[in-house]
Amino acid sequence: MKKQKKNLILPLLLTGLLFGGCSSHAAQSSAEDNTDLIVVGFSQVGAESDWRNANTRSMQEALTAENGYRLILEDAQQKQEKQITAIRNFINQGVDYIVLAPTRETGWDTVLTEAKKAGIPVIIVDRMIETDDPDLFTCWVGSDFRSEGDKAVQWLEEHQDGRKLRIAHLQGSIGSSAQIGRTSGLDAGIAAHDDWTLVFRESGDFTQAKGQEMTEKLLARETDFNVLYSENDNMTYGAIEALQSAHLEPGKDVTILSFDASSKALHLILDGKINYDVECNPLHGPRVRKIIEQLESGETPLKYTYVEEVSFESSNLLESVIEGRGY
Ligand code: GZL
Repeated sequence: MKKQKKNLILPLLLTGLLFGGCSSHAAQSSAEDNTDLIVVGFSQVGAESDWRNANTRSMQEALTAENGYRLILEDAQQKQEKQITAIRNFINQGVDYIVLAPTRETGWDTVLTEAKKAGIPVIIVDRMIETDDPDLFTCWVGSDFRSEGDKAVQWLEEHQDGRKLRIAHLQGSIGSSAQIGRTSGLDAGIAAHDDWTLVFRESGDFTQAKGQEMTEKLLARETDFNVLYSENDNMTYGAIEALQSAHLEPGKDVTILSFDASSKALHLILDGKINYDVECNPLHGPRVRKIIEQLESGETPLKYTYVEEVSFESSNLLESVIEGRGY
């Protein structure tokens, strides 16, 4: 339930002055004192991918002043230490709720214990955290990343076409649930097939630039490969750049499997440059708003909520499907 509102404006403005240019949006917000708003501190991973930007937009569109919220958004530039600092700032500012999209699974117990002691409910979104004390967060909403990997492996099994598969693997940010789950799905597939060989594995940290850099590193080795398993679309965009520069046809010379199913990637499926893309739904804003409204009305939301996700290939994809997806 909402705590007795403190005047948040002065601490927010002081925070802004002290840290000069900090990315807290509320510190730069106008000084109107809407003390009846529910204040939500959101520690976001970063802005590394189309998926992440869609996730941020979804939260901003759901948690608006018109809907009764003041959202304080902190971008951690993919660094856990920045998230820990942001959470401590949220605690000092006396927010009503903390939403955390964790960069990695481990290392949260200390700061989440501080939030618990401050009586601030924590909602985890997207990736999971590893903790011995599930009471450190109120609930979690996100994706089943191992299931995503299994879907990709199943498609590869169904489209192997008698080939021996030589697989190059671009991993996401090491230690993130998305990387852990998608990698474990591929590892299970490789273990189950004697004619599947892993020939390359590097992390592209979910960014386009690093995905291109790692694919150029692969190509420089002149290793023979016929499958690219890329753990998000932005790394895939970079990989496609590198393949085309090496006069290899993505989607034909190299079978490409990707994750996120963002609109640019789905258009690349229609262009025949990506063969299969597993959706990872970023639209958590309405889900978080519903959870907070349940908590505000004294209800107990589900502890864990997995979002429904599908997959795309040329046989089930139309331009109209892409237009209707919202990201
Ligand atoms: C998945 C999310 C991942 C996306 C990437 O839920 O954590 O992080 O797959 C993003 O695009 O960077």
